[in-house]
Amino acid sequence: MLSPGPSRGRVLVVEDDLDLLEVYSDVLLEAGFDVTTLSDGGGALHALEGGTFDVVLTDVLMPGATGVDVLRAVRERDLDVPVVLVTGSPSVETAVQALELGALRYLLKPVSAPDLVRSVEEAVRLRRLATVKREALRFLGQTDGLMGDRAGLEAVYSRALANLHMVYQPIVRTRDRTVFAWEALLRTREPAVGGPLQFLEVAERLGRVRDLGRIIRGTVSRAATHTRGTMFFLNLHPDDLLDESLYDPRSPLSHLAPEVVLEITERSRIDSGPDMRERVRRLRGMGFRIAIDDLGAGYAGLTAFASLQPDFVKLDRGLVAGIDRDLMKKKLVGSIVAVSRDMGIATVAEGVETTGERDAAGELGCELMQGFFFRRPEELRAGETFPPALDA
Ligand code: G
Ligand code: MN
Repeated sequence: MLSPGPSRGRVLVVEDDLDLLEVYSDVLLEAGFDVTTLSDGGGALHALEGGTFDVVLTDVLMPGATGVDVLRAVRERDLDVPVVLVTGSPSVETAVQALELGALRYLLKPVSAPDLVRSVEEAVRLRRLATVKREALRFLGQTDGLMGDRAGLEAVYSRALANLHMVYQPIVRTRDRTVFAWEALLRTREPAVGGPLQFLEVAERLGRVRDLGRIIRGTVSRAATHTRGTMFFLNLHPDDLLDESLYDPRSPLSHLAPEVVLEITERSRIDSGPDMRERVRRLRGMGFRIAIDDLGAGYAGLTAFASLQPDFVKLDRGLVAGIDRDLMKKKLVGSIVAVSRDMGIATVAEGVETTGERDAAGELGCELMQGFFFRRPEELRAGETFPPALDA
């Protein structure tokens, strides 16, 4: 059912404190939202069966079912409905769970009326955006306008491949800001492909992810025949892990294994089942080291990080951005760093852009950092081999 009339969005509010429930409800009604209120988590699970909502705002600690249960129930039904969690007693575990399950916001009580309205407005906007995007994609038959059919897609992809190149960004030691390693990042000069994620998406649609992975590994290996002991980090697509050529001891990359850290992203669902663990173990046996990339951005959750036993964990930019001004992010990152350290895993703060973010991540114990603040990813200069010169 589509929303009738001028409502600014349908909000389900779940809160067991009845006075608070009334306050939230009044504030949101006043701001023009349709509000459904419920005072227990169990009832909320029920309501989700029947109604459709644009946003769910829920308390965390309630009898019947917790806010995290509500969040989980929402995600089982609809990937797009934003969920805002509100709590009086923040715990790191709940925040981690909330993040893993894709909660939009985690608000601390007392929540001021303007904050409440702002968070719900933001959630409704995101909801609309997600819906419009989904509908547009359906309308276009799941493809972008610029590459309507498979032939068009093939053409774009082969131009992207012909114009593929790698850029390198340093990962620095927090302690003295010397370069610890470089991450090799995919780029293409083909203008129809927006960036590396879109490049991979085109490859996915064409079933060419493994080919692309081989090309990337070949390109990097050729540039890095003389690493002079400098390490580099290289991103793997989850599909690359299923490509036998990755495990070939005669491949150019395998020869460099002791200098290579393979990044496995948390952004897409990593199947951390026994097969994946076995594959990662084989890679380690070949001398590669392993990093979990984009930690905090994915749905895969922190279980992957326990079961894959990486050497490095890279905190997603989403966790690092504005960390100096965000108590919850500080708590999260602090606890991730502590758990990692217990397991002998070094933490890399990604996407550091400001002195504030650098200092906060450093104080929380991240041993390594990467981001525009230190240096943007750059191409090797003509004739230059890896590692890039530092004076540029
Ligand atoms: O998923 P992964 O972490 O591998 O992606 C890294 C991407 O992030 C690269 O494309 C790189 O250009 C980009 N990047 C690197 N440093 C920064 C930064 O400080 N800020 C932002 N916004 N992006 C960054
Ligand atoms: Mn990466």
